[in-house]
Amino acid sequence: MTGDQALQHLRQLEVETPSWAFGNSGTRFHVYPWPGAARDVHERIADAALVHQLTGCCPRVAIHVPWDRVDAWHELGAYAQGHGIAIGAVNPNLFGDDAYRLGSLCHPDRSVRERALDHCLECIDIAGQVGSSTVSLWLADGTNYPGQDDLRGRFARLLESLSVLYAALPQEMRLLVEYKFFEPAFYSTDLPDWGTAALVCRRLGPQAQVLVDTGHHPPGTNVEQIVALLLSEGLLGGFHFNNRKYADDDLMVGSIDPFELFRIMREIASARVDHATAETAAGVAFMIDQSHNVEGKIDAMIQSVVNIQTAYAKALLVDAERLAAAQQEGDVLGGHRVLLDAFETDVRPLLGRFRSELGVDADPVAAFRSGGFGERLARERGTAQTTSAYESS
Ligand code: RM4
Ligand code: MN
Ligand code: MN
Repeated sequence: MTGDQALQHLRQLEVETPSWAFGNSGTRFHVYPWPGAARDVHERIADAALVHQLTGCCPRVAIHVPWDRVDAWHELGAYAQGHGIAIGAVNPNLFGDDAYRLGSLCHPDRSVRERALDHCLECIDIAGQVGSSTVSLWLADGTNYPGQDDLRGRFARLLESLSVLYAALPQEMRLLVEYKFFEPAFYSTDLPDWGTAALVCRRLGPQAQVLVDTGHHPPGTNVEQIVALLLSEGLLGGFHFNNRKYADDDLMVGSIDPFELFRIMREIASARVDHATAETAAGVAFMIDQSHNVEGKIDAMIQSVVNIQTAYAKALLVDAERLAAAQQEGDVLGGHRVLLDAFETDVRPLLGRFRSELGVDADPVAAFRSGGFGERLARERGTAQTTSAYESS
């Protein structure tokens, strides 16, 4: 693909940022307060809008309920609009309630399942009110010990609960089903992997698709192959991008393994120009889900956005014809070198052109850092103290 063609595709790449990454966060050991970090949902939305202003490609912010709860939801949608962005995925919170000790949608007690379901139904309603067409579900459900609960029983409850949820979706709304192989449960997790998530989505119907959080796999997993399979089956709904070294580390996107990010974006780029997968690929939501424990919030978010664009630009430059020819001839090294050629290309000039077209700085992280934004926010908001769940216990 030529540089000009790549620009066309880059224009279509929109990244959604998560409200929860703009406030203070930490490990269960300690939360280090960051001067100027957002203290409430309005500040979180304002920060997401600033990321959009500086990058030109982040027009939506995902919210978590109840973390972002307000009394008048439609007003929150209007508030976001007033800041030049929209509210994206609505994430029900099925892990932050004492009632969920043994699970939420899979809990053995029907009344707890109903409580969890009511919350999900409320989130569908909230999505409608804020003008969003996506409900994104992650369950912390699972068990810690063999014998704690019946595994088939839990799967049956999962399907039963999700069917009720699915039936309540308005026609234009999608349900994204996120999996994670462990944590907080350490023996069994009810949605542990892409296969289970895909199977559940198949059972539910076309409005349910899988969400791949890049940090939710056992070490060594070939994430791009999962992406390829889900694209082939029309089941890839979106990403939660972040990076990991060990487990669900929620580090900045592409910070540990930029080559993996490139390989994932390569699957997206090739699926977008293949008739069989173009529609699914066009519908994929590129969301970030990360947590800034020791770094600033906004510039770290911008860095992640830039890393996604960089990986995508490189992926777009893969010479698809040369690659197909090498694969056909069985030229193993030749095929691999086609990928390396693209990966090693310096795409900063191309992205610089793209950003000047958008009217944003060629280096949006530097623009944030030298623009006095952080200092202004620190002055206006001060330093909010936040305690981790571990410390407060
Ligand atoms: C989970 C998962 C979800 C996120 C929560 C806070 O590990 O990644 O997407 O909403 O963390
Ligand atoms: Mn996630
Ligand atoms: Mn996670």
